[in-house]
Amino acid sequence: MRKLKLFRAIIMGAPGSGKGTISDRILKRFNFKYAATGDLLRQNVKMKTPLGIEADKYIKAGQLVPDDLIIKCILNRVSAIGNDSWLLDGFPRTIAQAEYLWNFQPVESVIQLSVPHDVIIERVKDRWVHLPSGRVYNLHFNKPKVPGRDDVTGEELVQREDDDPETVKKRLEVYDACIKPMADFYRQLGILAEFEGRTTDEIWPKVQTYLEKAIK
Ligand code: G5P
Ligand code: MG
Repeated sequence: MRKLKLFRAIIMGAPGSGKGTISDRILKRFNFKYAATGDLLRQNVKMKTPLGIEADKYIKAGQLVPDDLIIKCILNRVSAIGNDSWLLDGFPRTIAQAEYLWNFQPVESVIQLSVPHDVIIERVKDRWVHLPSGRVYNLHFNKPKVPGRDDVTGEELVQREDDDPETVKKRLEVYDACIKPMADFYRQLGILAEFEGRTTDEIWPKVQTYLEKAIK
């Protein structure tokens, strides 16, 4: 595990672009604390917390959860991490969230994944997730060792309620409408790193090389 100087990073990209998958590889090699807003929200939905009950309506519809709800949720988590390096997956997702985070704690790097939509639509059909940890599997890419079971805990895997083709289409539209102003915001700050490809195995070596240099 690489010891890091204090380094705060964001990973962004379309639904199904591999943020969770690439984050998992990053965490195996670099010493980041990690928070994924989608995972936090799904855990809240499962536990039927007030945040979960409210967020569920938006998630099911493929819409973004309102900024005020999500900002409160993630900033509590970031504050709890304290003075360690962190990686945020799925936050920010609007320019308002990006500006709020920047004023709260500036980040050193923003990793943006670009994967064609047709590739994404095919791969999310076969996604299975372990809700408590957020671990993701794919029947044609990284299969669980035992069908339907998480490799680490043996607990059951589920399909996400927002992974049906119509909701995925909606989520991709929402992403396309939001990404440009955010990418411009981080590009102007000189911290945006963009990675294109059709597979994680193609993108990951480039991200790894970039991080090795960036955190020196
Ligand atoms: P999430 O949970 O953040 P999305 O939509 O941003 O959801 P998602 O769907 O979690 O992103 P991902 O993490 O980018 O996708 O992708 P992944 O899970 O790693 O990979 C997708 C699948 O492809 C997996 O099965 C993986 O195994 C497989 N895969 C990876 N690489 C390859 C490959 O090379 N080949 C193949 N064949 N397969 C591969 O957010 C969910 C909802 O929460 C709300 C919103 O409602 C959002 O829609 N939300 C927010 N709302 C407001 N503001 C925020 N900041 C919010 N954050 C979440
Ligand atoms: Mg994810």
